[in-house]
Amino acid sequence: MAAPSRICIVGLGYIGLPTAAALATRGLDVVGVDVVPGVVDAINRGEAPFSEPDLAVAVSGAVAMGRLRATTAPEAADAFVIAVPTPIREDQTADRSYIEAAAEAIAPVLRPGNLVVLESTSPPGTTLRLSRWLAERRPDLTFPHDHQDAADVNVAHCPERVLPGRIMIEIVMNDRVIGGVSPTCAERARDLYAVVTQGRIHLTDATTAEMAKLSENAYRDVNIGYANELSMICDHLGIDVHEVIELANRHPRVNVLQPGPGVGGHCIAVDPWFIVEAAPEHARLIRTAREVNESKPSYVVGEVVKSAQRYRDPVIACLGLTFKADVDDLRESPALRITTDLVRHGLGRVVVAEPHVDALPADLAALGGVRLVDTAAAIEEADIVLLLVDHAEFRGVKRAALRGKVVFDTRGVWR
Ligand code: SAJ
Repeated sequence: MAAPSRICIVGLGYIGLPTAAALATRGLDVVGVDVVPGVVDAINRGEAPFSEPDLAVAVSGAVAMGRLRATTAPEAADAFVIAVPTPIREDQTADRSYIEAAAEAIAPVLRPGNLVVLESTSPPGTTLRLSRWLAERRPDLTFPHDHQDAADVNVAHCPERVLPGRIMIEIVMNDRVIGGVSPTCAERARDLYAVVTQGRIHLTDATTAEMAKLSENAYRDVNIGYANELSMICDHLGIDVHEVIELANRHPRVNVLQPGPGVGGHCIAVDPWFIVEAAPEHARLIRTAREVNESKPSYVVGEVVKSAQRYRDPVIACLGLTFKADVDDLRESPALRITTDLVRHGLGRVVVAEPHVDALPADLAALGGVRLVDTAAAIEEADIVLLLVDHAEFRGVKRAALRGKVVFDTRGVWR
């Protein structure tokens, strides 16, 4: 069967839009679907609705070439790519409702010969469920969970693996893992991804691909949890954890990651829970790493509060709100959580420097007693400087500006 040329991408967020732009700039006809009309309008004007290096130019080029347009309802295509969120609920179980809603939306326009690819990071078994959800809505068509290679529609999982801040590079350069509900499903998805991928494409079954993706993020979470645990142990011993890790990493087979104020973002702080949910009795290390990383923000708050109690009306400068360096993304950000908790403690005044946002998030601003200022002003006013995010701008701070202040450098950038 020929490689698909008309693609419908459901979900135009951090993964869907870069994927849409990458496929469109390579000559495929792409229609992107999102439920948020503002996102759809921005893309149709040739604008990227969020910031990511090289994305804006790719979107404006693809729209100007007439290869990419956005809409609010799926349209008939050769292949569908689902790139919607898979958040966790309060009880740490996966919320698959966005995927089910995407299945519901594309089902009416499916035709024999179509390929459906799930890119969203998903708990084991989700791609098979997707095939079943589609089958329930289209009893006139056959699907691979019960017709394997003979099915009318092919269904596969190709988990996204790109790092925010490097998405447009990694979407091309990274290896891809593709898991088919049947072998033919995997092969057809490979033909689609070969259009953009310069890395190798590895074919497997759908559940193995789901678990491979979750294992990547859980591996990173466990490694960061190890670094965060070491940081608390080293504080207790009165030694510098960053020096300890630097020295340990001189061993040829050791590569400890960096401690920080906690783990944020919508991936590493979420995905390991999908493994815990799938095998709660066996996922002991993975669960503990999550717990260690989730405890780190309150540990940081506790250390700052202890120090602030020595002052009358101290000014605390929180440097950074985003979940990691040089992005504007605040999702699951430990820096935002710590800043919010410090404001709630009401131990003095809090000033925030965050070069990647124009205004404080509404929930934080509503607490009162907190202002957004520039980096130099924040440091100058402060009695206590709390570095939360290793943005390039903060790395460049002159050490003399910190003299006489209590400094908490959670990322070890000013050592
Ligand atoms: N962090 C540390 N110490 C470190 C590295 C990271 O504290 O040494 C923190 C960051 O500050 C941040 C969090 O971890 O709060 C996550 O950041 P990250 O850069 O490790 O990862 P993400 O969430 O931006 O992207 C990850 C990537 N996965 C892996 O590297 C295995 C990316 O490739 C995935 O595509 C992405 O998750 C995803 O969407 O699943």
